[in-house]
Parts: sequence; C-alpha cells; structure tokens
Amino acid sequence: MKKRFLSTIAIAGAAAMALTACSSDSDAGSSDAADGGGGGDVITVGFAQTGSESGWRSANTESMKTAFSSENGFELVFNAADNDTAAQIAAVRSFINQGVDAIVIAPIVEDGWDDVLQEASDAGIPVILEDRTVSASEDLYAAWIGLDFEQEGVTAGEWAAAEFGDTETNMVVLEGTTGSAPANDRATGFDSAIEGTMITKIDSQTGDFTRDGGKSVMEGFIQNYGVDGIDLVYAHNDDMALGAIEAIEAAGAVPGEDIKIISIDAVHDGMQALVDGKINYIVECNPLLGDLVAAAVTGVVNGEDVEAVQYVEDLAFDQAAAEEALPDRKY
Ligand code: GZL
Repeated sequence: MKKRFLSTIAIAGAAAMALTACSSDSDAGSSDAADGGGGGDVITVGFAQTGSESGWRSANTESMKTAFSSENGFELVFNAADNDTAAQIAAVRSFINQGVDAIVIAPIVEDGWDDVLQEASDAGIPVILEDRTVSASEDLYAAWIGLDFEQEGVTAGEWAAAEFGDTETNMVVLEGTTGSAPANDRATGFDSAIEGTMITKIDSQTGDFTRDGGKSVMEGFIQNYGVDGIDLVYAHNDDMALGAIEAIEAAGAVPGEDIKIISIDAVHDGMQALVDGKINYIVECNPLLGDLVAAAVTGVVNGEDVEAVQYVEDLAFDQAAAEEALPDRKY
C-alpha cells in the first residue's frame, strides 16, 4: 500500500483537490473540508472515536467535528467509546445497521477488527481509518489517514541517544494503551534508536495515555527504584508525562533536571511544560486530521481514487523551539 507523507501545506492542497467544492485555503485544521457528496447530497458518516483519554484526543475530536459539519455537507453520527474496544466495535455495528454512507474509525487497538470490517464491506459501506490503524487486511478499509508512530519513536529515541547515550542511564517507559498502534510502534521506533547506547530500560508499563495513569505508574516506579534510581522517562504521550511530573514533584525531585522526560504529542500543556523546563523534548503527533479525513470520505463516496495511506508530517521541539512555537499553536 503506497504511503504518502503530507506536510500541512500539502494537506491543504490534497484536501482542496479531492473535494467536490471547497475554499482554496483549507489547512489541516480549518473548517472548509468538503461539501458532502457533491451536488448537495448530504453524506451521513458514523465516526467511532476512541474516547476522551487525552488532550490530543480532544483536539482530534474537535478537528473531526469541524470538518464533518452540516455546513460542509455531512451528517455526523458520533460515538466515543471511553477506551472500551468492545463498545467501539458495537458502535461500528450500529452504524452499519443505521445504513450510514461511510464509517470512520480511530481504532483503540490494532486487533479484533476483521469481523466487523467484513460486515461493513458486505453492507457496501466504506470504512476510513483515522489516527491509529488495525492489523486487519488492508482490503477491508478504503484509506488510513494518520501518523508514522514508529518514526515518532525513532525521533524521540535519537534525541535520547544523542543526549544521554554515552552515560549509564536508567530509563522507565510510560506506555500508551496496550495493543494500540501508537504504543506498539513508538516502542519499536524508540528501542531501535537507542540500540547500542548506555540507556537501559529498567521498567515499562501502560498508563493508558491518561494523566492519572501516568501519575500512578510513575508513583510505582519511584516506589520501586527511588528518584535516584531513575534518570529518564520516555512517555508515549504528553498526558502521561504531565502525570509523571506530578509524581516526581510529590517525591521532592525536579522533573526535567533530576529526572529527564521525553514525550510525544506536543499538545498545549505538554509544550508549556517543555517551556517551563519540566519536559526536555517533545515529538509532535498532529491531531488535526479532520480536513484530510473528510476529503477522503467525500472522494470514496463519490467513487474517486483516494490515497490508501496518508501520513501527516510531525515536527519535534526542544525548549527553545517550544518557546518560539507555543504562541501560534492550534492545539
Ligand atoms: C496518536 C494517538 C494517541 C496520542 C494520545 O495518534 O492515537 O492517542 O498520542 C492519544 O495522546 O490518547
């Protein structure tokens, strides 16, 4: 399956090209996504969102709801599954039974999707994946619009290797949701990047991408190893990093100094912590996918060719870069 990296500008162009009618300057976060099925037909879309586990998720949901607005020619049937995979699959089945024109899924985990995707295919309802992907056959969905999670892990690991790789460094990992594509791939990418360095992963546990989860797992790590036994935290997302900061401060240590922190997402609160020196490096994971997903839905419903894999480009920030970027960030 061909992959295509799109910078934000390229996204706007791609979104504009694929749409039947739209303003020419739509960007990754704007609201001029599509005019539905062309000729004024409203496109009814069932969107199965993971839930509301993080700041990233809130920004992604807002981007999707803005793009799939009635003004843009859509009727959106929205479900947030509260990080419960069975509930998310049930929501997709409900969309099939409702006879929607298209289904969009941000799949909580990679596995377990084959049956319900086959049911959507048998019902003639196209499925588009946004954000995360699945292990099911690529034949069962029309496109995946998301992020290169493994590259995000590599970028984070390369920074860690450059900064700490020559020194004995004890690292703990706050993993994302078990079985999710970002958790799996961010681990793979980071581990490959630190291979051969003096960074040792002494523990790794899921905090389920939530702030509370990151805090409680970090409290356990501190209880097991002491603040002096931990040099580095690799958090799969900012919300867990922010929870870890709370735990580190409660233990009387200084986050970003006594214990370094690397994170992924670059949501506002994470970038503020980076500016404040409590996080040391953040790799972006752009949640503003709504326009691209709406363009893909419109294209598929209109029988047009749609790129099967569309990656949104990510940036990376140290403290100076975050200070410069924060005022203009959209999320
Ligand atoms: C990544 C996305 C992840 C974010 C988390 O694209 O699926 O889920 O990194 C979010 O913040 O909860």
